[in-house]
Amino acid sequence: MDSSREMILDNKNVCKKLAFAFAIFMLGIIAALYGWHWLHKQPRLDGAYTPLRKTLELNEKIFSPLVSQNHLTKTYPVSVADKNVRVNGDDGLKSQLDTSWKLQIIKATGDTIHISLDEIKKLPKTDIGFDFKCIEGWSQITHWGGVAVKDFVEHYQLSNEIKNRYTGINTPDQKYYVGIDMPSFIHPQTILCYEMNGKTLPLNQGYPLRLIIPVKYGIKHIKRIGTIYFSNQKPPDFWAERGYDYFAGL
Ligand SMILES: Nc1nc2c(c(=O)[nH]1)N[C@H]1C(S)=C(S)[C@@H](COP(=O)(O)O)O[C@H]1N2
Ligand SMILES: [Mo]
Repeated sequence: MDSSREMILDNKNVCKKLAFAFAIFMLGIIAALYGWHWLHKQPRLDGAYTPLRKTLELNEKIFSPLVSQNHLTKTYPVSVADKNVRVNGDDGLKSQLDTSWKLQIIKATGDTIHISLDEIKKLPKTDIGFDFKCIEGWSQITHWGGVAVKDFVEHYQLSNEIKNRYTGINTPDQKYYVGIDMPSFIHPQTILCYEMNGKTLPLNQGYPLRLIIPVKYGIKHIKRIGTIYFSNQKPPDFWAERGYDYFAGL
């Protein structure tokens, strides 16, 4: 075979390949247009075309069990809890604690409620022993007591507030702050904690009130809570601003 014939054959092959590629490309466009047309003829479900909503719901089904109400963190009896509880982090604890401290809740209406520690202690009590994990790499089985967030929410009728996607929590001086996705905040094991090992919470561990949220790393267990608020936007988060994962889930 001489070289010019070889070239003609080569060209023929290239043409065939191009025609084939073009046909596939056109079929793709037709399929996309047809799909688009089909999608827009579908009824809407909760404001989205049904197939899209179904996809969202499927995503939720797949991912929400990770923080679902039934997915509980492993618990441990008081007897195995460490008596010497490690102290870590004092941001937001450096200023003097105001003796007239009250928990401040900012409602969806903008109204603020102030709740004393005594009032909080009158609510049903929940205890939990679990493996507390710090992102720095240590963990410790510790035991805590307080009011479960779900009981607190019910008592103070915060059902409208928890329709938001996030909760934001700040220390009274606003120097430490966390943002928490709502499913994790209202998880049955999350507590507004005022006791450690059956005793009043020490000052350096968050007296009068801290968050214990076993589905998260230590960074989210904010000590000395001042204000709790609710938002559909991600609230600012101390460690997320310093490069750590915002979700910080376990
Ligand atoms: N106000 C405040 N809360 C905080 C911190 C902090 O620096 N300030 N550190 C967090 C981190 S990183 C951890 S691991 C836990 C430690 O809680 P502990 O001191 O009771 O062990 O608190 C969390 N809550
Ligand atoms: Mo931590």
